[in-house]
Amino acid sequence: MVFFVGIAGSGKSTLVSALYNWMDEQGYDVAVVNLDPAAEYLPYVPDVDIRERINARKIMRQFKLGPNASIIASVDMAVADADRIKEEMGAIGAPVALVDTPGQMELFAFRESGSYLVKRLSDTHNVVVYVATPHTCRARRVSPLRPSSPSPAGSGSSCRRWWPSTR
Ligand SMILES: Nc1nc2c(ncn2[C@@H]2O[C@H](COP(=O)(O)OP(=O)(O)OP(=O)(O)O)[C@@H](O)[C@H]2O)c(=O)[nH]1
Ligand SMILES: [Mg+2]
Repeated sequence: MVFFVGIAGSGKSTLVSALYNWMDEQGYDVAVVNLDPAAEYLPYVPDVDIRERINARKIMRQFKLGPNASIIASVDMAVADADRIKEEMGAIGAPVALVDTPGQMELFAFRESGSYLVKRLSDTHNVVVYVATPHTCRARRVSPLRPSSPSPAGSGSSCRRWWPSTR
């Protein structure tokens, strides 16, 4: 099992999709699992999808929670579904599963539910991929109010910008 973790918007789902397509083309038997209960769009079709049972948007409305709290609550609730998710993964029978996770990394870093889910779903061979961005890798500070160009020229990395150009 390969778990992809990283801060919000770091490119986890994109990487899962690209790696899935590449492995599929190479003839590997691979499954893809979505553990993000808040994803409205995914760039791949998941074989196992937490959203079939747990929907963060509904939980937000039902329990009057904010967007982050609803994801935390959703993953807590998913713990009860861990066996079912594991069974679904087993039924697919692929020796490799790529697991996409929500952007709230604290779920996996600080909360028991995240680490329980990972342990419960894990197989004999597991890898955790931390998806880093140029922003989180850079040593120098970036002002959140006026970010500079996201990637130094020639660094080989780039990141989509959502803020208007300041030039
Ligand atoms: N330039 C560039 N953009 C990327 C790359 N990877 C992802 N993106 C873009 O970054 C945005 C966020 O990518 P996602 O794959 O949704 O990121 P995520 O980590 O799954 O996001 P959350 O699930 O919301 O935490 C999308 O618009 C992607 O097209 C990359 O390597 N380079
Ligand atoms: Mg994602």
